[in-house]
Amino acid sequence: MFGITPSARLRPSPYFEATLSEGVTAFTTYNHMLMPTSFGHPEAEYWRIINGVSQWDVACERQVQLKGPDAGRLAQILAPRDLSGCSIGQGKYAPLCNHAGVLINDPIVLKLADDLYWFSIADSNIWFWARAIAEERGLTVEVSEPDVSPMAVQGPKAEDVVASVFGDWVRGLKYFWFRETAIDGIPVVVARSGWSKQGGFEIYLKDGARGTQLWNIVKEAGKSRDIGPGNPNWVERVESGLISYGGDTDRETNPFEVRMGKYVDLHVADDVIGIKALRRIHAAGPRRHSLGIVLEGKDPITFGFAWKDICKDGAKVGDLTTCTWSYRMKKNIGFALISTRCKAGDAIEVVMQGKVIPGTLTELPFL
Ligand code: THG
Repeated sequence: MFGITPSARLRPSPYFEATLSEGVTAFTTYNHMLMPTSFGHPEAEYWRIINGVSQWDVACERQVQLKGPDAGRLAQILAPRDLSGCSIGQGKYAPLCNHAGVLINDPIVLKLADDLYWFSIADSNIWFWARAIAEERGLTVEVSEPDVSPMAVQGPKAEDVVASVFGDWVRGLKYFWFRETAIDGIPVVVARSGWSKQGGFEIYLKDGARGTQLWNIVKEAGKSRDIGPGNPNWVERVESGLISYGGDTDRETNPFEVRMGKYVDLHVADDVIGIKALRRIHAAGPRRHSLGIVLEGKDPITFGFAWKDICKDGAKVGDLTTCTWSYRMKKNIGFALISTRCKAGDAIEVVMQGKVIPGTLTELPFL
């Protein structure tokens, strides 16, 4: 269709060459990087995550490193989730909000040492934010980007593949917990995590010069289990109810609207950014909530770029933030960010591709 012009503003992934060799056919941009979105066989790539094992270049989930005596304080000031119980070697999923309680990112926070944290971020600039907050609060902490690049290995057979590379100890890792190790002299962090509900691991490469080598070690180990290239899968993630920051959120979304209320601890100290607003929003009750939508019709729909209006009795009640054909449900399904007056079971209409399409609201996740 069209090409991409290289530039210093577009940071290459250490796995870029490897994904070219795998036959990548499409990319999206994420955190000023390219993330593969297709290897040309969307349905096969989907079933590989459901039944097998899939290897993803997610280096664009870049790390914001907090280092120094106030690293833990800064982490807690940035995140309205109580991190006091977080152990070294543990990760936690945390919303980040601005002072108005609006969601500005949803990283996995990894605690590597008492004075060392990584925020593995979604698609928005948190270096500017973290550094500015650290300065304004007079904290002794360095905010930087380390040479760290995640690769995900996802699917029911991922554990066997990762265990065959790193050892059986990986089977004992709890969700979001991790360990620092090395393979053939390549320094990595191995974590049980990943943006799918099919299970798996993320290998955080700590030497960007060795991306192809690490990719090929995992690929080789996965050969007997039919490993193949893939990417954070849009179909699987909608079926599983995983939200995408920036895709399913707008400039007003708070965590309670997108099923992230359980990651907000209202008791954290008053100096945590956004907590006062979040307490007010929680007390008043959010205006919108997140539900599933099942559309009528037997043919796959193309969603395109923009959100679509959801109407009920002729009036707009919310937005369809994403929509995809579910291979398992054999229906078009999507996410509604919609008035709390609307409930699962309600009939709604969406205008897409110039047609009015009827549908029904459902609870999430779908599967
Ligand atoms: N891996 C890494 N960094 C990331 C992502 C990732 N940064 C950006 C983005 N993805 C962060 N978003 C999410 C969203 C959901 C989950 C992980 C990262 C997730 N959620 C589980 C769920 O919703 O059921 C479990 C959450 C919990 O209960 O604690 O896994 O993928 N490195």
